[in-house]
Amino acid sequence: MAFNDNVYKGKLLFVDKFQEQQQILEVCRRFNLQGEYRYYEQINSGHINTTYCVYYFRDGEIKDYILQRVNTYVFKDPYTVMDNISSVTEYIRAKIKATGISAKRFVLHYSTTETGEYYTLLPDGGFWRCCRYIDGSISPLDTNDLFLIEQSGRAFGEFQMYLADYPIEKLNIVIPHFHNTIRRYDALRKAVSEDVMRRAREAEALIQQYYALEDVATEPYRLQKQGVLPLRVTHNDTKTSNVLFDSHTHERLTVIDLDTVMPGLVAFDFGDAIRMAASTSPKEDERDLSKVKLDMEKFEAFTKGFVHEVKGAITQAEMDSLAMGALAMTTECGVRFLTDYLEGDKYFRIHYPEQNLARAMRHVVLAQDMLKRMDEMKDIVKKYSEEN
Ligand code: GN1
Ligand code: MG
Repeated sequence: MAFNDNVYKGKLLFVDKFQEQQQILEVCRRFNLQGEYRYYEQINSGHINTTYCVYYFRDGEIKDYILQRVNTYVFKDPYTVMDNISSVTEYIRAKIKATGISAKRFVLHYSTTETGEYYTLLPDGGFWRCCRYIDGSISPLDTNDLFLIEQSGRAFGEFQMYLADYPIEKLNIVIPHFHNTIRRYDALRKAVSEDVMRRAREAEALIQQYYALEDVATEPYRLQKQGVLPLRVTHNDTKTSNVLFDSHTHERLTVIDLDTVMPGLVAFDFGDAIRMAASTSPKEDERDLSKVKLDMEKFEAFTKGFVHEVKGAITQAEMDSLAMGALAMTTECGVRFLTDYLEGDKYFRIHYPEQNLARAMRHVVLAQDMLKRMDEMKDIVKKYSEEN
């Protein structure tokens, strides 16, 4: 069916607060949320979906729920997204329960409607879902805290391990060719040649910097095609802000944002996390480029956590590909930001006009630094992979 997402070029059009509130209350009703409704607020961290936190009062406490209107411009078939998410979360829940501990705080719990669905469609075509907020959890937008960074490494490593024996062929490919770095470069070249916004000339130097990284950035993808690196169940959006931590101990609870769980490379999940977690400035669109470098302490913290979880379960070739994955994912994400900038900001939500350009500039500077320091990164991976 065709979705009417009230979107034009990926952005929500309506700003009518009354209409927004009516929709939210209707979604809460359909997911049968119990208690007394108090208020809601919009969460502005993601670039794709529209997210709200809704507060209810029940049994003397405030209960929070996360409501999301899925972006159907990006997720063309949102049913398959929810199918993946529900299967994967149930799988993890069963694994945790089998160890004798309560899974309540360690995996997401999506609500179902009266008819048992994990989604609901509103009359205007909006596709909505609802998830329980995990009590006592925090998810920092960006962080310089080494303990949190190490814990996020453990969370993403652990996630892969929970799903190591998940039947990969049962996963829906929700966005085909998602981490196909070669195609991402082809899309950039197309955007440059079409130049619909007349932005290519002023971005010329940046475009050339990206082209110069193409060979190294596409290496993990090529290794997968050659059969050197195996496909596994991967998360595919491994930023630190997609991890929930205990608000007191700061230990990891679980990873969130499971929209892009699909077959992928371990190096992609590791690398995509490093892109965000291991820069001297954690801001994705840092405009002071002198602040953008690979931060080896942060790199080490994440690597320590991640490798601790996956070593023994992944092959030597996969372990050897992790550092290259950091360069590949940083470059690929930058290529996507640049392509979107050239195409008129249709995909990633922006909060100011040149944000995608700023994101692309920050990513190329980080990727260039990673290239220079590749051996240092490899040594750190080696150190933790050999540690007992
Ligand atoms: C998008 O919306 P968010 O933040 O969950 C994107 C990721 C990018 C990320 C960059 C479906 O994720 O691939 O790495 O922005 N998600 C999709 O921050 O394209
Ligand atoms: Mg995401």
